[in-house]
Amino acid sequence: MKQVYIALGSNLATPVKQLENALHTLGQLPHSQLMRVSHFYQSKPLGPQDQPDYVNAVACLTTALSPLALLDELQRIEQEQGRIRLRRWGERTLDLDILLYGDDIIQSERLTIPHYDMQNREFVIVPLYDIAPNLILPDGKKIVDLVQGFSNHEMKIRQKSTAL
Ligand code: ROI
Repeated sequence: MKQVYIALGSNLATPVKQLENALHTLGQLPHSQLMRVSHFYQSKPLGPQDQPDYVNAVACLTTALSPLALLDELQRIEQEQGRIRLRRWGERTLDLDILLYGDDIIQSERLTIPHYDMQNREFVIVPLYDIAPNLILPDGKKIVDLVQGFSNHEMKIRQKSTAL
């Protein structure tokens, strides 16, 4: 079993519900258990500013699925929730990204793990710190140190509509 961290993001079609639906489905994946979910954060778009704010969160899953099997499942969930993506760096109904797969480092055609830009994104590092304050990344960096760089972030916590 591996501990996996998954980033969730949405800025279309009722983002809070998109995340809640996705978390419900993640909790039912085969050979997997949903362990923790961060707060939901409302964040300004990275990329074109003429799109709605995002809702972002990070979840921790333990799974026996391989990285590619997990990626297939995440892409299926994105599609089943009617994923629309209007443009590069633009608005989308649901994004599910594998941030970390244990301590594994993976560079393949379909997967780059750790996620290539996670350390630069407040909407990833802040929620990741919520659920894994003692985490050390595969490159040796501590999440507690990375989160200092975002100590004056302006993201707001968004109310979840159901207990998770
Ligand atoms: N911006 C924010 N704030 N949150 C995201 O999840 C997100 N996802 C993306 C891009 C377009 C890079 N911008 C984002 O894919």
